[in-house]
Amino acid sequence: MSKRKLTRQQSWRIEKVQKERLSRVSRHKVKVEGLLDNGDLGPEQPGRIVARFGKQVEVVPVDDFGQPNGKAIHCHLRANLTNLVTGDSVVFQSSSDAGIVIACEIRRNVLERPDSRGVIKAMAANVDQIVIVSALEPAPQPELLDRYLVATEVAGMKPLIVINKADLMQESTVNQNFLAAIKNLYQVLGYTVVESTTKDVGGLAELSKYLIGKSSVFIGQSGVGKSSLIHALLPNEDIRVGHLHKQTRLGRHTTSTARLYGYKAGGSIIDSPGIRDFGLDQISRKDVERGFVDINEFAEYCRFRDCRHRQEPGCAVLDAVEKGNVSRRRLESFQRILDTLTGGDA
Ligand SMILES: Nc1nc2c(ncn2[C@@H]2O[C@H](COP(=O)(O)OP(=O)(O)OP(=O)(O)O)[C@@H](O)[C@H]2O)c(=O)[nH]1
Ligand SMILES: [Mg+2]
Ligand SMILES: [Zn+2]
Repeated sequence: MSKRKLTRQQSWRIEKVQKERLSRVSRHKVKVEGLLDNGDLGPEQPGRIVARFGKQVEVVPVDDFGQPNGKAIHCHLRANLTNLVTGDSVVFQSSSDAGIVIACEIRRNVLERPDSRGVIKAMAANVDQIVIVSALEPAPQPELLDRYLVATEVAGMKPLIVINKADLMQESTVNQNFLAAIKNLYQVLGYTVVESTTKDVGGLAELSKYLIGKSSVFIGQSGVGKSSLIHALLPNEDIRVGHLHKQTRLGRHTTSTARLYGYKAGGSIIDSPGIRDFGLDQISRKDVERGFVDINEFAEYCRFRDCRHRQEPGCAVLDAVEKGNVSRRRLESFQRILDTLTGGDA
């Protein structure tokens, strides 16, 4: 511990910040208790967390089938419910202008990601399907797609791969070939891959079928069109979309908070902020292997049980790459992901 002595000025500032924090907490407590004591609160009813803003949340009422139904209500949280995230199923009470969340159901699952300081944070709860969106612009990053697939596997959710901005395909044969190759590779691996576009009528016909009755989260790089897709699917919702940067053709991180929308045909859709990475460093080598079905299939035939598939003799994976049965790029992705694990067991 540093023995550095604090100046009077510093001590005074620390004391002041602590006093302010205490007063904020007690103000919040008074507000929550006030709301609870207040006879104006309606009956307890089920809802789902739409979005989280610091210590408060927005909650949408749900019907008997768990389907979002009605206007979102700004709610405070009971002191023991500080970890709620978008998608949580809750019980709440509300008056005409505010409410309070009084209980949370046990989560079925939770999708996590690191925040800007690298701290792992829950991002969405009770998710059936991760819709991994990529596009021709910003340029697709197949390794990122592989990372998302591993994260999806670890979280126990189903992936759906969406290639958006299909309208740009007509612009060049390079685009067409590139997309056809990606689509073919992942379809052969057993994933469902759909194309979409928000620019042509009927561009969402295929995608929309896969969303019915499920709780889906849209993830992917900034600028691929996650919010545009959701807006096109739900035209009555007020959803902000952003333009790509003129020179870099990258997104501008327009969406800043995960937000849930009810899907009219049944189910719900969560929009999320664009991400570069899914912070797979919290997971194990086994998890990564599970996320690479193609490599896993051959790994059991390697001569050594702990084969790293780098240059070991009798490696069935390297052999499969030579014969064209496993994509070299996928093996490279696999190795790079293992290299970034912090557990040191790669
Ligand atoms: N050509 C074309 N452009 C699209 C399509 N869908 C969205 N865009 C454009 O892509 C840009 C980014 O769209 P957003 O919906 O804000 O992207 P996002 O993935 O939500 O980005 P973040 O919120 O920053 O993560 C906008 O300029 C959209 O008009 C499409 O199908 N085709
Ligand atoms: Mg967005
Ligand atoms: Zn091997």
